[in-house]
Amino acid sequence: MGLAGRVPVDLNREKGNYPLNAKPSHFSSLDSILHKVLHEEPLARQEVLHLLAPKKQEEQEGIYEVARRLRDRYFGNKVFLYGFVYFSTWCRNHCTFCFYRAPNVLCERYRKTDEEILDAVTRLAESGVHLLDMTMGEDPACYNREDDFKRLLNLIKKAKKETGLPMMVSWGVVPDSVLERLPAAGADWFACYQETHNPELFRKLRLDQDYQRRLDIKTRAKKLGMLIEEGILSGVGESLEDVVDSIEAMKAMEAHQVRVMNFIPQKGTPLADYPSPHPEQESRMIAILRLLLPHRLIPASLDVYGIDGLRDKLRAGANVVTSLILPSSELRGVAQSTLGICEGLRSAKAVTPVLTELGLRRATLEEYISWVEHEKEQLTKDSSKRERSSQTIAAR
Ligand code: SAM
Ligand code: MD0
Ligand code: SF4
Repeated sequence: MGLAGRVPVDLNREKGNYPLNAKPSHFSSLDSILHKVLHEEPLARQEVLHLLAPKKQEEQEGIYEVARRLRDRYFGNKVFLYGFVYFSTWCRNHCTFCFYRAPNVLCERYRKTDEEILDAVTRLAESGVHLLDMTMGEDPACYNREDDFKRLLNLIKKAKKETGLPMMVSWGVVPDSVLERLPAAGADWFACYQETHNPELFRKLRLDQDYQRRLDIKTRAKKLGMLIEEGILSGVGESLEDVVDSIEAMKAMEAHQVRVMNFIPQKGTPLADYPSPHPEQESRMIAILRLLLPHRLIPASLDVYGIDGLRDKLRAGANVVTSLILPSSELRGVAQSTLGICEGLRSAKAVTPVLTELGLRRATLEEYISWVEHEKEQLTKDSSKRERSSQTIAAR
């Protein structure tokens, strides 16, 4: 039996790949929905489903156009760039979609030293990125020994001091004691993707993980003053209804950054032979996110189709380019562990001409920091408002 056969996964092949071409035309109602979207009026569930339904290419182009107008409304032509530092590929988990799941013997694993990590962040900072995304698998070295988390907290502090850049932490569902110490260590963002907001599908993707705990940690991170990123996988057996639920969940949790990534099959995993959706499905999903959450950051990840896929995602309304990795760093991506890294195609330099071609530009660091600081101030205001209203209720 091949490795892929060891874990029974029964995802719905029909559901995760949405047909892209429409049969009947729904032009008039699409127009009225887009009109509402442009005026930022709330949509009914049926209207969101309509947006997600198959479209003729010309209708789809209309959606992209509206997505770009909304991006322009909130962000002008500014695009933010995120450096990606996947510093440990060891993981205790068994996510069925992930190359780095614990039992996969086909992936190369490494755990970088502090020196190697600091070297990588310094060079990424020099290359012009606006944020450092410090990511690891749920490395047993840390998850079994709190002292190793201490080392990482110190590392974030040092990396921030050396580069002056905002920091994102993607370490999985960390213990509460670690979460509480992240803001003081310098973490501005906490990223933790649910992948789906259908608990039954979640169970098939993130085997033996607690759905509610993964969801709740983001609310706690926000209460501690961090910005949060939520994300979904596209093409893993979800229905269109599931997608609407995910968008509603992202809205309800008020995630500051919302992402969608197409599923890329990984060798040695249970989903190795599960089909990957059409690349345009990802761009279509990005556009829907922009339509429904116009003021949020929406990534175009180089980790899915590399530099070749960037143009379409930016045309669909993305305003952050993520997964920039420098060639000499010996660091890896997640969904595409090596694509374009050696060739220098995951660098700020490679991305810039694509931005220029689309009339976009790399934001300045000051512009990014001011966005982050503004959102953090909002968080503080919201929490003191909440406190005041709970005091009022208690006093009644
Ligand atoms: N280990 C931490 C965790 O899982 O939260 C941090 C890693 S996290 C940044 C890895 C993310 O990459 C997953 O949450 C998933 O959204 C995405 N990913 C992993 N494997 C993928 C694949 N085969 N195709 C597309 N996206 C994938
Ligand atoms: C990316 N490879 O941005 C990274 C990763 C983790 N916070 C992000 C999925 O695509
Ligand atoms: Fe581990 Fe994260 Fe991959 Fe899941 S997605 S196996 S938690 S690295």
